[in-house]
Amino acid sequence: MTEHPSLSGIRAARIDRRTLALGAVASAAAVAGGVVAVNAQDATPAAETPAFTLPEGVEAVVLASGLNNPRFVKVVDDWIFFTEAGVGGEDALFATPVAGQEDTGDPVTKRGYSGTLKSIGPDATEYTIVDDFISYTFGAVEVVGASGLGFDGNGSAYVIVGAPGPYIGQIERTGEEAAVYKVDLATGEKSVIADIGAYEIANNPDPAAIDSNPYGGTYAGGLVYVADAGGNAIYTVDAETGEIAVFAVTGGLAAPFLPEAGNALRGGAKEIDSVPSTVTEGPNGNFFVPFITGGPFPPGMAPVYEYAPDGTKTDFATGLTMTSDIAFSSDGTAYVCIMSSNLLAGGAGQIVRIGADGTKTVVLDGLMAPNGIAFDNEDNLFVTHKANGFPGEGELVRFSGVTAVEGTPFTLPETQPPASPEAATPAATEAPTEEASPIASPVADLPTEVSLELEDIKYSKTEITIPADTDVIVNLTNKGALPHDFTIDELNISSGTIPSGGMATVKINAPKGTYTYYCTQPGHRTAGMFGTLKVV
Ligand SMILES: [Cu+2]
Repeated sequence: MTEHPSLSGIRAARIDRRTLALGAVASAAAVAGGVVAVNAQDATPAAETPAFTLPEGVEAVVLASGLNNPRFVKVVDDWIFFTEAGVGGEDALFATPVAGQEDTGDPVTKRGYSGTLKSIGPDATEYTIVDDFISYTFGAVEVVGASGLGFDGNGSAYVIVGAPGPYIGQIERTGEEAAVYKVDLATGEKSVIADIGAYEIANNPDPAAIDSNPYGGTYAGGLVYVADAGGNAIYTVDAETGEIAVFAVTGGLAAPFLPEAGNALRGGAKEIDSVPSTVTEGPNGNFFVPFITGGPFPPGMAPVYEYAPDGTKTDFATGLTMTSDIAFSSDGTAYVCIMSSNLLAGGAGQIVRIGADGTKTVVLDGLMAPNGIAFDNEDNLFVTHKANGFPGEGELVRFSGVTAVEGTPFTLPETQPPASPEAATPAATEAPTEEASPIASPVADLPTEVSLELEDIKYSKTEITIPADTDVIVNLTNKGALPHDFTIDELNISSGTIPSGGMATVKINAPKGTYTYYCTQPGHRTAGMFGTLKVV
Protein backbone atom coordinates (compact mmCIF):
# COMPACT_ATOMS: atom_id res chain seq x y z
CA MET A 1 0.00 0.00 0.00
CA THR A 2 1.17 3.47 -0.77
CA GLU A 3 1.29 5.97 2.00
CA HIS A 4 -2.05 7.49 2.81
CA PRO A 5 -2.13 11.04 1.45
CA SER A 6 -3.23 12.47 4.74
CA LEU A 7 -0.46 10.87 6.79
CA SER A 8 1.50 14.10 6.99
CA GLY A 9 -1.60 15.71 8.37
CA ILE A 10 -1.98 12.79 10.72
CA ARG A 11 1.49 13.32 12.11
CA ALA A 12 0.82 17.00 12.65
CA ALA A 13 -2.39 16.16 14.41
CA ARG A 14 -0.56 13.68 16.54
CA ILE A 15 1.82 16.35 17.76
CA ASP A 16 -1.10 18.59 18.50
CA ARG A 17 -2.86 15.92 20.45
CA ARG A 18 0.20 15.13 22.48
CA THR A 19 0.46 18.77 23.33
CA LEU A 20 -3.19 19.11 24.17
CA ALA A 21 -3.84 15.83 25.87
CA LEU A 22 -0.49 14.61 27.04
CA GLY A 23 -1.82 12.93 30.13
CA ALA A 24 -4.42 11.00 28.21
CA VAL A 25 -2.01 9.88 25.53
CA ALA A 26 0.56 8.88 28.11
CA SER A 27 -2.08 6.81 29.84
CA ALA A 28 -3.00 5.02 26.65
CA ALA A 29 0.65 4.58 25.75
CA ALA A 30 1.10 2.38 28.78
CA VAL A 31 -1.18 -0.22 27.29
CA ALA A 32 -1.81 0.59 23.67
CA GLY A 33 1.59 2.06 23.00
CA GLY A 34 0.36 5.50 22.04
CA VAL A 35 -2.62 6.55 20.00
CA VAL A 36 -2.55 8.98 17.14
CA ALA A 37 -5.15 11.52 16.32
CA VAL A 38 -6.07 11.37 12.67
CA ASN A 39 -8.54 13.97 11.54
CA ALA A 40 -9.28 14.68 15.16
CA GLN A 41 -12.80 15.95 15.47
CA ASP A 42 -15.32 16.60 18.15
CA ALA A 43 -17.22 13.55 19.17
CA THR A 44 -20.86 13.82 20.10
CA PRO A 45 -20.94 12.77 23.73
CA ALA A 46 -23.74 12.96 26.21
CA ALA A 47 -26.21 14.92 24.12
CA GLU A 48 -28.14 12.16 22.40
CA THR A 49 -29.92 9.22 23.95
CA PRO A 50 -31.21 6.28 21.92
CA ALA A 51 -34.91 5.84 21.38
CA PHE A 52 -35.38 2.43 22.98
CA THR A 53 -36.78 1.92 26.46
CA LEU A 54 -34.11 1.38 29.09
CA PRO A 55 -34.45 -0.68 32.24
CA GLU A 56 -34.53 1.27 35.49
CA GLY A 57 -31.05 2.28 36.55
CA VAL A 58 -29.55 2.09 33.08
CA GLU A 59 -28.35 5.17 31.28
CA ALA A 60 -27.36 5.29 27.65
CA VAL A 61 -25.15 7.82 25.93
CA VAL A 62 -24.45 7.88 22.20
CA LEU A 63 -20.70 8.39 21.97
CA ALA A 64 -20.52 8.37 18.18
CA SER A 65 -23.22 8.57 15.53
CA GLY A 66 -23.51 8.76 11.77
CA LEU A 67 -21.38 5.63 11.50
CA ASN A 68 -21.22 3.33 8.49
CA ASN A 69 -21.80 -0.24 9.63
CA PRO A 70 -19.86 -0.12 12.91
CA ARG A 71 -18.71 -3.60 13.91
CA PHE A 72 -16.60 -4.51 16.93
CA VAL A 73 -15.61 -2.38 19.90
CA LYS A 74 -12.75 -2.88 22.37
CA VAL A 75 -11.74 -0.86 25.41
CA VAL A 76 -8.06 -0.39 26.22
CA ASP A 77 -7.66 1.57 29.45
CA ASP A 78 -9.70 4.72 28.93
CA TRP A 79 -9.62 4.46 25.15
CA ILE A 80 -12.46 3.00 23.14
CA PHE A 81 -11.66 1.58 19.71
CA PHE A 82 -14.13 0.52 17.06
CA THR A 83 -14.28 -0.39 13.40
CA GLU A 84 -16.63 0.53 10.58
CA ALA A 85 -17.08 -1.85 7.66
CA GLY A 86 -17.85 1.17 5.47
CA VAL A 87 -20.29 1.47 2.59
CA GLY A 88 -18.63 -0.51 -0.20
CA GLY A 89 -17.76 1.74 -3.14
CA GLU A 90 -18.05 2.37 -6.84
CA ASP A 91 -15.82 -0.39 -8.19
CA ALA A 92 -18.33 -2.89 -9.62
CA LEU A 93 -17.16 -6.50 -9.72
CA PHE A 94 -18.51 -9.36 -11.75
CA ALA A 95 -18.32 -13.06 -11.13
CA THR A 96 -16.87 -14.88 -14.10
CA PRO A 97 -19.80 -16.49 -15.97
CA VAL A 98 -19.63 -20.21 -16.59
CA ALA A 99 -18.47 -21.03 -20.12
CA GLY A 100 -21.18 -20.58 -22.72
CA GLN A 101 -23.36 -18.41 -20.51
CA GLU A 102 -24.33 -14.87 -21.23
CA ASP A 103 -23.19 -12.06 -18.97
CA THR A 104 -26.10 -9.79 -18.02
CA GLY A 105 -23.72 -7.18 -16.70
CA ASP A 106 -24.96 -7.15 -13.10
CA PRO A 107 -22.17 -6.75 -10.56
CA VAL A 108 -22.08 -9.22 -7.68
CA THR A 109 -20.47 -6.65 -5.36
CA LYS A 110 -19.20 -3.09 -5.39
CA ARG A 111 -16.08 -2.14 -3.51
CA GLY A 112 -14.24 0.92 -2.36
CA TYR A 113 -12.06 2.10 0.50
CA SER A 114 -14.54 3.24 3.12
CA GLY A 115 -13.72 1.12 6.17
CA THR A 116 -12.22 2.63 9.30
CA LEU A 117 -10.53 2.10 12.64
CA LYS A 118 -11.56 4.85 15.04
CA SER A 119 -11.02 5.68 18.65
CA ILE A 120 -12.65 7.80 21.31
CA GLY A 121 -10.25 9.17 23.87
CA PRO A 122 -10.78 9.86 27.56
CA ASP A 123 -11.63 13.47 26.67
CA ALA A 124 -14.48 12.18 24.42
CA THR A 125 -12.68 13.29 21.27
CA GLU A 126 -13.15 10.99 18.29
CA TYR A 127 -10.09 10.02 16.28
CA THR A 128 -9.82 8.33 12.91
CA ILE A 129 -6.75 6.10 12.88
CA VAL A 130 -7.36 4.43 9.50
CA ASP A 131 -10.00 5.58 7.01
CA ASP A 132 -9.29 3.49 3.92
CA PHE A 133 -9.83 -0.19 4.64
CA ILE A 134 -11.34 -2.00 1.68
CA SER A 135 -15.13 -2.38 1.85
CA TYR A 136 -17.53 -4.54 -0.18
CA THR A 137 -21.27 -4.58 -0.61
CA PHE A 138 -22.63 -8.07 0.01
CA GLY A 139 -26.19 -8.73 -1.11
CA ALA A 140 -28.92 -6.14 -0.94
CA VAL A 141 -28.09 -4.42 2.34
CA GLU A 142 -24.99 -5.95 3.90
CA VAL A 143 -21.51 -4.47 3.78
CA VAL A 144 -18.34 -6.32 4.74
CA GLY A 145 -15.02 -4.74 5.61
CA ALA A 146 -13.07 -3.66 8.70
CA SER A 147 -14.53 -5.64 11.57
CA GLY A 148 -12.67 -7.50 14.32
CA LEU A 149 -9.86 -5.95 16.32
CA GLY A 150 -7.27 -6.79 18.93
CA PHE A 151 -4.34 -5.07 20.63
CA ASP A 152 -0.89 -6.31 21.52
CA GLY A 153 -0.27 -3.71 24.25
CA ASN A 154 2.82 -2.65 22.41
CA GLY A 155 1.52 0.01 20.05
CA SER A 156 -0.19 -2.11 17.43
CA ALA A 157 -3.77 -2.95 16.63
CA TYR A 158 -4.80 -5.95 14.55
CA VAL A 159 -7.81 -5.38 12.33
CA ILE A 160 -9.71 -8.23 10.70
CA VAL A 161 -11.18 -7.25 7.33
CA GLY A 162 -13.99 -9.25 5.73
CA ALA A 163 -14.88 -10.23 2.19
CA PRO A 164 -18.06 -10.93 0.24
CA GLY A 165 -18.30 -14.58 1.30
CA PRO A 166 -18.69 -17.00 -1.61
CA TYR A 167 -17.47 -14.44 -4.14
CA ILE A 168 -13.97 -14.59 -2.65
CA GLY A 169 -13.10 -17.29 -5.17
CA GLN A 170 -14.89 -15.65 -8.10
CA ILE A 171 -13.84 -12.01 -8.15
CA GLU A 172 -10.54 -10.43 -8.98
CA ARG A 173 -8.97 -9.86 -5.58
CA THR A 174 -6.71 -7.06 -4.39
CA GLY A 175 -5.44 -9.08 -1.40
CA GLU A 176 -6.79 -6.45 0.98
CA GLU A 177 -10.00 -8.38 1.71
CA ALA A 178 -10.39 -11.47 3.92
CA ALA A 179 -7.17 -10.33 5.55
CA VAL A 180 -5.61 -9.53 8.92
CA TYR A 181 -3.91 -6.14 9.20
CA LYS A 182 -1.36 -4.83 11.63
CA VAL A 183 -1.89 -1.13 12.32
CA ASP A 184 0.68 1.13 13.95
CA LEU A 185 -1.39 3.21 16.36
CA ALA A 186 1.23 5.95 16.42
CA THR A 187 1.23 6.54 12.65
CA GLY A 188 -1.91 4.93 11.27
CA GLU A 189 0.24 2.88 8.88
CA LYS A 190 -1.17 -0.53 8.11
CA SER A 191 -0.02 -3.71 6.42
CA VAL A 192 -1.56 -7.09 5.67
CA ILE A 193 0.02 -9.84 7.78
CA ALA A 194 -2.22 -12.73 6.73
CA ASP A 195 -4.47 -13.52 3.76
CA ILE A 196 -7.25 -15.67 5.18
CA GLY A 197 -9.10 -15.66 1.84
CA ALA A 198 -6.17 -17.22 0.01
CA TYR A 199 -5.94 -19.85 2.74
CA GLU A 200 -9.63 -20.68 2.35
CA ILE A 201 -9.35 -20.92 -1.44
CA ALA A 202 -6.31 -23.21 -1.16
CA ASN A 203 -7.37 -25.35 1.81
CA ASN A 204 -11.10 -24.87 2.55
CA PRO A 205 -10.88 -26.27 6.11
CA ASP A 206 -14.66 -26.62 6.43
CA PRO A 207 -15.23 -28.79 3.37
CA ALA A 208 -18.37 -26.99 2.23
CA ALA A 209 -18.44 -24.18 -0.34
CA ILE A 210 -15.43 -21.89 -0.76
CA ASP A 211 -16.51 -18.92 1.31
CA SER A 212 -14.59 -16.44 3.41
CA ASN A 213 -15.68 -13.48 5.49
CA PRO A 214 -13.33 -12.98 8.46
CA TYR A 215 -15.42 -11.14 11.02
CA GLY A 216 -14.35 -10.80 14.65
CA GLY A 217 -11.40 -11.88 16.72
CA THR A 218 -8.86 -10.94 19.33
CA TYR A 219 -5.15 -10.82 20.15
CA ALA A 220 -3.73 -13.10 22.82
CA GLY A 221 -0.23 -14.37 23.50
CA GLY A 222 1.33 -13.32 20.22
CA LEU A 223 -1.53 -14.73 18.14
CA VAL A 224 -4.43 -13.06 16.42
CA TYR A 225 -7.51 -15.26 16.73
CA VAL A 226 -9.82 -14.88 13.73
CA ALA A 227 -13.39 -16.10 13.29
CA ASP A 228 -14.11 -16.65 9.59
CA ALA A 229 -17.90 -16.29 9.49
CA GLY A 230 -17.99 -17.36 5.84
CA GLY A 231 -15.52 -20.22 6.15
CA ASN A 232 -16.92 -21.68 9.40
CA ALA A 233 -13.43 -21.85 10.89
CA ILE A 234 -11.33 -20.27 13.63
CA TYR A 235 -7.76 -19.39 12.75
CA THR A 236 -4.73 -18.20 14.61
CA VAL A 237 -2.32 -15.85 12.89
CA ASP A 238 1.17 -15.43 14.30
CA ALA A 239 1.44 -11.66 14.80
CA GLU A 240 5.18 -11.72 14.02
CA THR A 241 5.41 -14.14 11.09
CA GLY A 242 1.85 -14.02 9.74
CA GLU A 243 1.71 -17.80 9.77
CA ILE A 244 -1.88 -19.05 9.58
CA ALA A 245 -3.02 -22.13 11.50
CA VAL A 246 -6.47 -23.68 11.86
CA PHE A 247 -7.51 -23.47 15.51
CA ALA A 248 -10.94 -25.08 15.04
CA VAL A 249 -13.36 -25.93 12.25
CA THR A 250 -16.85 -25.05 13.43
CA GLY A 251 -18.58 -26.47 10.35
CA GLY A 252 -22.35 -26.83 10.32
CA LEU A 253 -25.04 -27.05 12.97
CA ALA A 254 -27.59 -29.87 12.88
CA ALA A 255 -30.83 -28.58 11.35
CA PRO A 256 -33.30 -31.50 11.35
CA PHE A 257 -36.09 -29.20 10.15
CA LEU A 258 -34.50 -28.92 6.71
CA PRO A 259 -36.20 -30.75 3.84
CA GLU A 260 -34.98 -34.19 2.82
CA ALA A 261 -32.66 -32.77 0.17
CA GLY A 262 -30.72 -31.01 2.92
CA ASN A 263 -28.49 -28.02 2.37
CA ALA A 264 -26.79 -27.99 -1.02
CA LEU A 265 -24.11 -25.72 0.40
CA ARG A 266 -23.20 -28.37 2.93
CA GLY A 267 -23.11 -31.37 0.61
CA GLY A 268 -26.79 -32.15 1.16
CA ALA A 269 -26.40 -32.53 4.92
CA LYS A 270 -29.26 -31.39 7.15
CA GLU A 271 -27.12 -28.61 8.51
CA ILE A 272 -26.94 -24.85 8.41
CA ASP A 273 -23.62 -23.03 8.50
CA SER A 274 -22.42 -22.27 12.02
CA VAL A 275 -21.08 -18.78 11.11
CA PRO A 276 -18.66 -18.07 13.98
CA SER A 277 -18.76 -14.35 14.74
CA THR A 278 -15.73 -13.63 16.90
CA VAL A 279 -13.28 -14.94 19.49
CA THR A 280 -13.10 -13.44 22.98
CA GLU A 281 -10.62 -14.44 25.66
CA GLY A 282 -12.44 -15.07 28.93
CA PRO A 283 -11.22 -14.37 32.46
CA ASN A 284 -10.30 -18.08 32.76
CA GLY A 285 -7.96 -17.87 29.76
CA ASN A 286 -10.26 -19.88 27.51
CA PHE A 287 -11.57 -18.62 24.16
CA PHE A 288 -15.28 -18.04 23.65
CA VAL A 289 -16.88 -18.17 20.20
CA PRO A 290 -20.47 -16.97 19.61
CA PHE A 291 -22.32 -18.00 16.44
CA ILE A 292 -24.58 -16.00 14.14
CA THR A 293 -25.69 -19.22 12.39
CA GLY A 294 -26.70 -19.42 8.72
CA GLY A 295 -30.06 -18.79 7.11
CA PRO A 296 -32.86 -19.01 7.98
CA PHE A 297 -31.34 -17.89 11.32
CA PRO A 298 -33.68 -20.02 13.43
CA PRO A 299 -34.29 -18.70 16.95
CA GLY A 300 -32.61 -20.90 19.55
CA MET A 301 -30.03 -22.42 17.20
CA ALA A 302 -26.97 -20.47 18.29
CA PRO A 303 -24.47 -21.88 20.77
CA VAL A 304 -21.45 -20.23 22.35
CA TYR A 305 -18.45 -22.56 22.35
CA GLU A 306 -15.66 -22.42 24.91
CA TYR A 307 -12.24 -23.56 23.75
CA ALA A 308 -9.29 -24.29 26.00
CA PRO A 309 -6.04 -22.94 24.57
CA ASP A 310 -5.25 -26.47 23.29
CA GLY A 311 -8.47 -26.43 21.23
CA THR A 312 -10.58 -28.66 23.50
CA LYS A 313 -14.19 -27.59 23.02
CA THR A 314 -17.17 -27.45 25.36
CA ASP A 315 -20.59 -25.81 25.03
CA PHE A 316 -20.57 -22.68 27.16
CA ALA A 317 -24.17 -21.86 26.24
CA THR A 318 -26.80 -23.21 23.86
CA GLY A 319 -30.27 -22.23 22.72
CA LEU A 320 -29.38 -18.65 21.89
CA THR A 321 -30.12 -16.76 18.68
CA MET A 322 -27.73 -14.99 16.28
CA THR A 323 -25.01 -14.28 18.85
CA SER A 324 -22.46 -11.83 17.48
CA ASP A 325 -20.26 -11.05 20.48
CA ILE A 326 -19.51 -11.95 24.09
CA ALA A 327 -17.95 -9.81 26.81
CA PHE A 328 -17.22 -10.30 30.50
CA SER A 329 -18.00 -7.85 33.28
CA SER A 330 -15.52 -7.22 36.10
CA ASP A 331 -16.89 -10.09 38.22
CA GLY A 332 -16.38 -12.53 35.35
CA THR A 333 -20.02 -12.78 34.25
CA ALA A 334 -20.58 -13.32 30.54
CA TYR A 335 -22.90 -11.17 28.43
CA VAL A 336 -23.75 -11.98 24.82
CA CYS A 337 -25.02 -9.74 22.06
CA ILE A 338 -27.96 -11.06 20.05
CA MET A 339 -28.18 -9.31 16.67
CA SER A 340 -31.86 -10.15 16.32
CA SER A 341 -34.04 -12.38 18.45
CA ASN A 342 -35.96 -13.41 15.30
CA LEU A 343 -34.51 -11.91 12.14
CA LEU A 344 -37.18 -12.95 9.69
CA ALA A 345 -39.88 -11.44 11.87
CA GLY A 346 -37.91 -8.28 12.56
CA GLY A 347 -37.01 -9.24 16.12
CA ALA A 348 -35.02 -6.72 18.14
CA GLY A 349 -31.45 -7.11 19.31
CA GLN A 350 -30.75 -8.02 22.90
CA ILE A 351 -28.01 -8.22 25.50
CA VAL A 352 -28.26 -11.46 27.48
CA ARG A 353 -26.48 -12.32 30.71
CA ILE A 354 -25.28 -15.92 31.08
CA GLY A 355 -25.37 -16.86 34.75
CA ALA A 356 -22.86 -19.20 36.39
CA ASP A 357 -25.54 -21.91 36.29
CA GLY A 358 -26.30 -21.23 32.62
CA THR A 359 -29.38 -19.11 33.30
CA LYS A 360 -30.06 -16.73 30.42
CA THR A 361 -31.41 -13.28 31.32
CA VAL A 362 -32.27 -10.44 28.96
CA VAL A 363 -30.82 -7.25 30.42
CA LEU A 364 -31.27 -4.98 27.38
CA ASP A 365 -33.93 -5.37 24.72
CA GLY A 366 -35.22 -3.37 21.78
CA LEU A 367 -31.80 -2.74 20.23
CA MET A 368 -31.54 -2.38 16.46
CA ALA A 369 -28.97 -4.64 14.84
CA PRO A 370 -26.33 -4.47 17.58
CA ASN A 371 -23.08 -6.25 16.75
CA GLY A 372 -20.11 -5.69 19.08
CA ILE A 373 -19.98 -5.33 22.86
CA ALA A 374 -17.25 -4.57 25.38
CA PHE A 375 -17.00 -3.57 29.04
CA ASP A 376 -14.64 -1.03 30.53
CA ASN A 377 -13.14 -1.38 34.00
CA GLU A 378 -16.17 0.32 35.54
CA ASP A 379 -18.61 -2.09 33.89
CA ASN A 380 -19.92 0.41 31.40
CA LEU A 381 -21.10 -1.59 28.39
CA PHE A 382 -20.22 -0.30 24.92
CA VAL A 383 -22.38 -1.48 22.03
CA THR A 384 -22.15 -0.90 18.29
CA HIS A 385 -25.76 -0.18 17.34
CA LYS A 386 -27.48 -0.08 13.95
CA ALA A 387 -24.38 -1.98 12.98
CA ASN A 388 -25.67 -3.65 9.83
CA GLY A 389 -27.99 -2.25 7.20
CA PHE A 390 -28.12 1.32 8.51
CA PRO A 391 -25.40 3.11 6.56
CA GLY A 392 -24.79 6.57 7.94
CA GLU A 393 -26.94 5.83 11.00
CA GLY A 394 -24.69 3.55 13.02
CA GLU A 395 -23.93 4.41 16.63
CA LEU A 396 -21.58 3.58 19.42
CA VAL A 397 -23.60 3.59 22.64
CA ARG A 398 -22.36 3.44 26.23
CA PHE A 399 -24.72 1.85 28.74
CA SER A 400 -24.10 2.27 32.45
CA GLY A 401 -25.74 0.16 35.12
CA VAL A 402 -26.32 -2.93 32.95
CA THR A 403 -24.66 -5.37 35.35
CA ALA A 404 -27.14 -4.38 38.09
CA VAL A 405 -30.22 -4.99 35.93
CA GLU A 406 -32.42 -7.81 37.21
CA GLY A 407 -33.70 -8.52 33.71
CA THR A 408 -36.22 -10.97 32.34
CA PRO A 409 -35.80 -14.63 31.39
CA PHE A 410 -34.56 -15.24 27.87
CA THR A 411 -37.32 -16.91 25.88
CA LEU A 412 -37.65 -17.91 22.26
CA PRO A 413 -40.34 -16.48 20.00
CA GLU A 414 -43.36 -18.71 19.54
CA THR A 415 -42.76 -19.24 15.83
CA GLN A 416 -40.32 -22.11 15.70
CA PRO A 417 -38.89 -23.78 12.62
CA PRO A 418 -41.74 -26.10 11.62
CA ALA A 419 -40.94 -29.78 11.21
CA SER A 420 -42.48 -29.97 7.75
CA PRO A 421 -40.46 -30.28 4.56
CA GLU A 422 -41.37 -26.68 3.84
CA ALA A 423 -39.41 -25.70 6.89
CA ALA A 424 -36.39 -24.34 5.15
CA THR A 425 -38.52 -21.36 4.31
CA PRO A 426 -38.65 -18.69 6.98
CA ALA A 427 -40.59 -20.02 9.91
CA ALA A 428 -41.85 -16.68 11.03
CA THR A 429 -43.35 -15.85 7.69
CA GLU A 430 -44.76 -19.30 6.98
CA ALA A 431 -46.63 -19.76 10.19
CA PRO A 432 -49.03 -16.84 9.92
CA THR A 433 -49.95 -17.93 6.39
CA GLU A 434 -50.83 -21.43 7.49
CA GLU A 435 -52.82 -20.23 10.45
CA ALA A 436 -54.74 -17.00 10.47
CA SER A 437 -52.88 -14.43 8.50
CA PRO A 438 -53.15 -11.02 10.14
CA ILE A 439 -53.58 -9.60 6.66
CA ALA A 440 -56.92 -10.95 5.40
CA SER A 441 -56.84 -11.88 1.76
CA PRO A 442 -59.74 -10.53 -0.28
CA VAL A 443 -59.66 -13.71 -2.34
CA ALA A 444 -60.42 -16.69 -0.15
CA ASP A 445 -57.52 -19.05 0.49
CA LEU A 446 -55.01 -17.08 -1.52
CA PRO A 447 -51.91 -16.12 0.39
CA THR A 448 -50.74 -12.58 0.98
CA GLU A 449 -47.37 -13.95 1.97
CA VAL A 450 -45.44 -16.47 -0.11
CA SER A 451 -42.14 -18.21 0.48
CA LEU A 452 -39.95 -19.10 -2.46
CA GLU A 453 -36.59 -20.80 -2.38
CA LEU A 454 -33.93 -20.11 -4.96
CA GLU A 455 -31.91 -23.18 -5.82
CA ASP A 456 -29.24 -24.25 -8.33
CA ILE A 457 -30.68 -23.63 -10.88
CA LYS A 458 -34.45 -23.37 -10.31
CA TYR A 459 -37.11 -21.99 -8.02
CA SER A 460 -38.81 -24.21 -5.43
CA LYS A 461 -42.16 -23.33 -7.06
CA THR A 462 -42.76 -23.01 -10.79
CA GLU A 463 -46.18 -21.49 -10.30
CA ILE A 464 -47.49 -19.04 -7.75
CA THR A 465 -51.07 -17.77 -7.54
CA ILE A 466 -51.86 -14.58 -5.65
CA PRO A 467 -54.81 -12.20 -5.33
CA ALA A 468 -55.02 -9.16 -7.63
CA ASP A 469 -54.61 -5.59 -6.44
CA THR A 470 -53.37 -6.76 -3.06
CA ASP A 471 -50.00 -6.36 -1.35
CA VAL A 472 -48.37 -9.77 -1.40
CA ILE A 473 -45.03 -10.34 0.29
CA VAL A 474 -42.67 -12.83 -1.33
CA ASN A 475 -39.95 -14.08 1.00
CA LEU A 476 -36.96 -15.30 -0.98
CA THR A 477 -34.27 -17.58 0.42
CA ASN A 478 -31.27 -18.54 -1.66
CA LYS A 479 -30.61 -22.19 -0.81
CA GLY A 480 -28.18 -22.63 -3.66
CA ALA A 481 -24.46 -22.17 -3.94
CA LEU A 482 -24.80 -19.59 -6.71
CA PRO A 483 -26.16 -16.06 -6.52
CA HIS A 484 -29.74 -15.72 -7.76
CA ASP A 485 -32.49 -13.16 -7.98
CA PHE A 486 -36.23 -12.82 -8.53
CA THR A 487 -37.29 -10.52 -11.34
CA ILE A 488 -40.60 -9.70 -13.05
CA ASP A 489 -39.98 -7.34 -15.94
CA GLU A 490 -43.63 -6.39 -16.58
CA LEU A 491 -44.10 -5.30 -12.97
CA ASN A 492 -40.70 -3.66 -12.66
CA ILE A 493 -39.89 -5.92 -9.71
CA SER A 494 -36.43 -7.16 -8.84
CA SER A 495 -35.01 -8.55 -5.62
CA GLY A 496 -31.49 -7.60 -6.64
CA THR A 497 -28.80 -10.24 -6.43
CA ILE A 498 -29.22 -12.55 -3.43
CA PRO A 499 -25.97 -14.28 -2.45
CA SER A 500 -25.82 -17.91 -1.46
CA GLY A 501 -27.52 -18.31 1.90
CA GLY A 502 -29.02 -14.85 1.65
CA MET A 503 -32.59 -13.69 1.82
CA ALA A 504 -34.68 -10.89 0.39
CA THR A 505 -38.27 -9.79 0.33
CA VAL A 506 -40.24 -8.26 -2.53
CA LYS A 507 -43.74 -6.84 -2.47
CA ILE A 508 -46.07 -7.50 -5.39
CA ASN A 509 -49.28 -5.61 -6.00
CA ALA A 510 -50.43 -6.41 -9.52
CA PRO A 511 -53.58 -6.35 -11.65
CA LYS A 512 -55.06 -9.62 -12.87
CA GLY A 513 -52.88 -11.33 -15.38
CA THR A 514 -50.16 -13.89 -15.94
CA TYR A 515 -46.56 -12.91 -15.49
CA THR A 516 -43.18 -14.60 -15.66
CA TYR A 517 -40.71 -14.45 -12.81
CA TYR A 518 -37.13 -15.42 -13.59
CA CYS A 519 -33.53 -15.16 -12.52
CA THR A 520 -31.39 -12.64 -14.42
CA GLN A 521 -28.09 -14.30 -13.52
CA PRO A 522 -26.20 -15.35 -16.66
CA GLY A 523 -27.74 -18.46 -18.19
CA HIS A 524 -30.12 -19.18 -15.32
CA ARG A 525 -33.37 -18.48 -17.15
CA THR A 526 -32.17 -20.62 -20.03
CA ALA A 527 -31.37 -23.37 -17.56
CA GLY A 528 -34.96 -23.33 -16.32
CA MET A 529 -34.89 -20.80 -13.52
CA PHE A 530 -38.27 -19.19 -14.17
CA GLY A 531 -41.89 -19.61 -13.19
CA THR A 532 -45.41 -18.33 -13.73
CA LEU A 533 -47.12 -15.81 -11.48
CA LYS A 534 -50.89 -15.98 -11.78
CA VAL A 535 -52.69 -12.96 -10.39
CA VAL A 536 -56.42 -13.68 -10.05
CU1 LIG B 1 -30.26 -17.82 -10.67
